[in-house]
Amino acid sequence: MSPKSYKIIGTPFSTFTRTITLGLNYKNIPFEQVATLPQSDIAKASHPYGYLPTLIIEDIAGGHEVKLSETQAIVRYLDRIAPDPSLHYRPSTNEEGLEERMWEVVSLAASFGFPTVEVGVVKPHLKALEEGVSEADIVQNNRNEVSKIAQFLAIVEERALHGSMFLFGSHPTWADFYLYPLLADLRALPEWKDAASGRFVKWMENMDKLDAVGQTFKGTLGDIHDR
Ligand SMILES: N[C@@H](CCC(=O)N[C@@H](CS)C(=O)NCC(=O)O)C(=O)O
Repeated sequence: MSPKSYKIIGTPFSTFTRTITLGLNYKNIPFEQVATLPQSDIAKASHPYGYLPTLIIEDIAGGHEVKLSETQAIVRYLDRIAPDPSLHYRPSTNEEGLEERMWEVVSLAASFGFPTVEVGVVKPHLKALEEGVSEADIVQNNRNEVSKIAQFLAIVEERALHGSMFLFGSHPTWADFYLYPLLADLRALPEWKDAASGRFVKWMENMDKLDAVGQTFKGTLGDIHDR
């Protein structure tokens, strides 16, 4: 296979982009990040709906370029070109469907976690702050949406392994990398304390210790938002 170079299209502020940059860093794949916003010209030229992220795969020898969008496709590609270190869950028993639980949590985080956390609480919180609403009022107005996050996290907790360092054992998986960017945003806001149970507080502390987490912090809400 001829050598490739990788470019990720997406601002560090984008949680789906961070899922991929977490994976790239964890797997030690060098890449360049183009920190653009959704619906920018470059995002529109890369993703059919102008969403983030897109991975640009450049064939260094031939100058040929391939654009791959949609995180679940990008994840498959990264797993194929760099299977180790693994971000998969390999259970020690062959209980039916156990291995696929990790992918169930990936899909739940992408399809339900993102709207519940980002659309339900994080974005409205930031918008209201910009409009000059007091933080106390914002938190009060968000109470119902925060309870939906607690419900979502209970659903994740039911599926994850109990008492393990990461969601599915002693090393992170893609499920951790889909969930972490959402909860890292939420942790930057006061709503965090009402949404997250002890399991997730501890899990965040474990995640924080990963090099890949530190390497993808700059430009995220946790970095930028001044409380
Ligand atoms: N299904 C997409 C979802 C990506 C997504 O929703 N990205 C957000 C940024 S984190 C976005 O670009 N939203 C478009 C917008 O805000 O217009 C994927 O898995 O890649």
